[in-house]
Amino acid sequence: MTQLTDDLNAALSRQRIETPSWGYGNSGTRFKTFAAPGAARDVFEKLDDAAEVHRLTGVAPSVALHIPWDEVDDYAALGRYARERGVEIGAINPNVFQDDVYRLGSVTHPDEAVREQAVSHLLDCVDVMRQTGSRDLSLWFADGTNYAGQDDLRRRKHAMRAALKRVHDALPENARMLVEYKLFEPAFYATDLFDWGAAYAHCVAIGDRAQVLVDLGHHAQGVNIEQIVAFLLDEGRLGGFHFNARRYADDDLIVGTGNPFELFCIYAELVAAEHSTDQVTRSTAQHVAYMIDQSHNIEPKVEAMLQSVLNCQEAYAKALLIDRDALREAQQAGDVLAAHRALTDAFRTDVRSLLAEWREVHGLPTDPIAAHRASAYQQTVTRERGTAQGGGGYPVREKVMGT
Ligand code: PSV
Ligand code: MN
Ligand code: MN
Repeated sequence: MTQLTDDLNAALSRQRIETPSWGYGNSGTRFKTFAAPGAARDVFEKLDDAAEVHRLTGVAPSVALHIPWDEVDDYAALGRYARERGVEIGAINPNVFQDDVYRLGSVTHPDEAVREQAVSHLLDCVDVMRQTGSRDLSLWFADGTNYAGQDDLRRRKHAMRAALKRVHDALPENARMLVEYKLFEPAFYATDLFDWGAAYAHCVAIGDRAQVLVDLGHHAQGVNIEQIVAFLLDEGRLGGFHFNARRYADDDLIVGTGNPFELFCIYAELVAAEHSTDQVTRSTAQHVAYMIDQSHNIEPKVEAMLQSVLNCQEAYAKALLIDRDALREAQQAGDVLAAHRALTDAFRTDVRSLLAEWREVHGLPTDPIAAHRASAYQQTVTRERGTAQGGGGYPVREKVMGT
């Protein structure tokens, strides 16, 4: 059985995973949004749910907001509401994809007036950062085209660059912007920020406080995401993650369900970088924003989020167990399979009792899912909130589900 050493205890206690406000409300596919009993109806209830996830796990102390889904008049009061429940406001996610005016794009739209409207919303979100004390502006754009010839791809690139630069230069001191890329969807021919290379090139061009955000659901099948992670860490441009799992497209499923080895390999790169002798790599790894980006269509929201957080914790714990000396020796000796085994030995280790011990030491329930199921939380919120229909003020997320 793996012992909880002081080093393991310290590392596990440092782990942080941010949960997304939008994972607690009703959401659906393009076909249907099922109303979930007790699903959060507004940002306050989303914070309540996030606080419950943190109370049970101890490693999810912040919540990402999506504006305007989570818009309020008084962000200072919202911050106080969060803190009273033991959580903080995390990344601010602007929304320049749901209004009719953005049919042909937002910051890359052909019409300058629309581009201005989009940038102005991004700058409003920078203001929300000031009011909430948030350090990360998390940017995802649906911008792109559906048909060859529909628009000028280089013009759109220039427009993206100009918008990102304006927002970057308006960021509060000590804040940064995280630039998310996505292969396709909702655009089906060309997406303006289509891969890590495009996001990286923009970040390098616009300034030090722009870094790339890697969402696990935003790549082509078979892409080696951990290699992208290693590359960006080494370049000092990995800013954050949107963890989730997928099988087909951007499925936004519970983290680590379909892709546990991939998740482990990603954490393996991050742990290695945290101990790098290169100062840039080390500091980049230490400041990565670990966030979940999930939308639950059929799952109970709080339990699904708990499962994601715990799966991240397991992957991280396994990555901490890698025998780095044995790995290095095997790599240097060119011993292909010994090196592979040094990694997979850690992956195959059952860390559940190690984590139960860590929780016990920290006064947390040793089995957070069982504790949640045994608690009255779900019944209470179901009674108090009822079963609100999806849509309306809630995100109804589009997904590719086959036709
Ligand atoms: C859409 O693909 C998306 O899932 C992106 O990953 C964003 O991060 C998220 O929605 C929230 O806007
Ligand atoms: Mn995302
Ligand atoms: Mn996505």
